[in-house]
Amino acid sequence: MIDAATRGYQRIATEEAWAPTEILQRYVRLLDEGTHHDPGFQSLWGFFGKSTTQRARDLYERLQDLDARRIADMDAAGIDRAILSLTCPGVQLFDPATATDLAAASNDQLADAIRRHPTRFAGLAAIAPHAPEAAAKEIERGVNRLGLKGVIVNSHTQGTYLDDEKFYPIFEACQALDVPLYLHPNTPSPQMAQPFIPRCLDAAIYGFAVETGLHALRLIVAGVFDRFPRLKLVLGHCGEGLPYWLYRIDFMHAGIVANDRSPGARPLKKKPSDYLRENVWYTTSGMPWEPAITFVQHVIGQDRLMYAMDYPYQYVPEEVAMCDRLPLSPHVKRMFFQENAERLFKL
Ligand code: 1DF
Ligand code: MN
Repeated sequence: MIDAATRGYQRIATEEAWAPTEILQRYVRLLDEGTHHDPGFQSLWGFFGKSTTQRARDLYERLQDLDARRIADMDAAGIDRAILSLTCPGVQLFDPATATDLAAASNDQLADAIRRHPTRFAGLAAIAPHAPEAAAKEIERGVNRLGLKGVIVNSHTQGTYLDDEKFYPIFEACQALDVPLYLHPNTPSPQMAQPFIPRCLDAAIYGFAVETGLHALRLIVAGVFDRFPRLKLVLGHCGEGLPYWLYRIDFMHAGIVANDRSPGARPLKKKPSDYLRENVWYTTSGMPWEPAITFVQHVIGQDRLMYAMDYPYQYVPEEVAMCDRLPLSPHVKRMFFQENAERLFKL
């Protein structure tokens, strides 16, 4: 492997999943007991938790490793540093008290791993959004005491979205500490899941992007970024489709507001696309595809798109080489792989 100095840039992968054994065992128990009725969860973890396929069993093991195996995989793919986050749906499907405790335990384990491998790992704090005051405290503890670099939320929490004011303590904490909130996908909320499930479109193939793009748009049109103008949001998968929609979202939103079509769509200080350019950062996670990457750089900005692999779900070392071959100047490639992430996450 060529070292980072010779290459001219470090490769920092920004959406890399892990899970404590206890949380995975709880997922399996919920499936076995049949007491959890989120169809997206059943579909996703029914596979990764229960399937006897090689892929499912392999991922289940790799998710739990925060030492030799993960670092060997990073070395084999040429990843210098991984920003780790608790895999989807994290603790968000448990009751608020259990979720709060599990998030803290998970953050402690992650911080221990980062202390063991300080040059290879950094991490985001998991929270229980449905206990917003406790979540805000955990963000503060995660950042100030554990050295974590941001916050991960896996889209909807039991069918609720963060634009509800009851979740504002989470945004207040992120803004006050100046750390980004990574809005990672989840399967579509129970209200939305039904038409996705029978064709297996609910997870990473498409449902993730529908659910998470919707969630980000809800935050924007609800005025969350007018209320928290220095809040930083991160979207994976080249923005979950939103960059492609910028023109139409602005055009239609202006009409909705001008005609007072809904009490839930009030006037904003700026155009929706302004927030997508000024408050949102983007990662590639599983979209190592030149047209999408250069499109996001063009309509959003080269200083806002960061590399992500989405390990272990998309551990495809050849995709790293695809990104190395992107038609970008050495300066922009260094921003893409290294500097944008260093600046946003304060590495
Ligand atoms: C998958 C993809 C699963 C992503 C994930 O978490 C995940 C997958 C359970 O391939 O099923 O985070 N992803 O971000 O694309
Ligand atoms: Mn992911």
